[in-house]
Amino acid sequence: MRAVMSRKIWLDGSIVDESEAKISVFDHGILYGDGIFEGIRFYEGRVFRLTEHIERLFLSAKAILLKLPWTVEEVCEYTLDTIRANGLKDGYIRLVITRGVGDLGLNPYLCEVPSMFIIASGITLYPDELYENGLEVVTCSTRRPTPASLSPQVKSLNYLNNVMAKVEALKAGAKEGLMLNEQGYVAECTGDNVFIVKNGEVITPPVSDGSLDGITRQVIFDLCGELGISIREASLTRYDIYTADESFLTGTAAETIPMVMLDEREIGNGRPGELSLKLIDAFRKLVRSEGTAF
Ligand code: PXG
Repeated sequence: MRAVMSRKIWLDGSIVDESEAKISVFDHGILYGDGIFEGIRFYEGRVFRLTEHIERLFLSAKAILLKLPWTVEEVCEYTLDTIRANGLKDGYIRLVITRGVGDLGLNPYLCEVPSMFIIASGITLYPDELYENGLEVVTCSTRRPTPASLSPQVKSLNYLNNVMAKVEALKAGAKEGLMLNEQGYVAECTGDNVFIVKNGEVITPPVSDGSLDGITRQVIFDLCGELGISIREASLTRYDIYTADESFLTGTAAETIPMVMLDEREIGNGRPGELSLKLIDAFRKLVRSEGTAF
């Protein structure tokens, strides 16, 4: 999507115009996908769960032996600086940290200094109509990678697996794709966690089934606690989703969105469910009432 106004990008300590924000072709983030990222939202002048996101970024860095020259607090400040430089009140932040410039060859120790850039922009994942009427989803043949290769907790710059799953979904005429793990249990969608509602109880797969430990996923646990709604983790098959009363997806970009159809089976009565709508409403209120002001 083309920006109406030129965006200001935080890049390695300076805020520059997007036309100046360039990184080397020898950066291992480009050459090998060797790097990590985060996606964060801000609403009405406040960043939602900023510290949690930056802490998760640092955990991803630790897991891939990427030593960061900044503290969590500094990265939070740089994030706020980037938003202010763009004069935005609502939007989306993308932080990317690459292994940095090195020579050809996988060896990450050839890269001396990591690079970081921060983008603050808008994001629209799904049209408004889908938040009211719900999403139709298809199961992808592309599986979520097993933790025996790379942990699904690392938000790495290797998202090709998810991108290919998304392509499968789009080609099938759906806006989102469900991804299973190697054993055939539900992991998550291409960029969202999955929940079902059955007999008044909210259920989501444990992250050990291959999903990212989503920050929005955690918010649903918090909200269920506050609203007195029962919630638990359990491994799910597609059958459990087909026969659920309701279903919804969560993610920073997607927020909370009802899923009303999977593989041409209507979920419940094919309309967004009552509990899902209650949680979506509570989520919308929460994101506008807490967060780090900038
Ligand atoms: N699963 C995966 C694989 C993700 O990448 C989520 C679930 C939801 O997690 P949060 O913490 O956001 O509730 C994600 C989130 C982007 C982008 O363009 C980022 C994600 C997904 C899709 C797009 O920045 N990450």
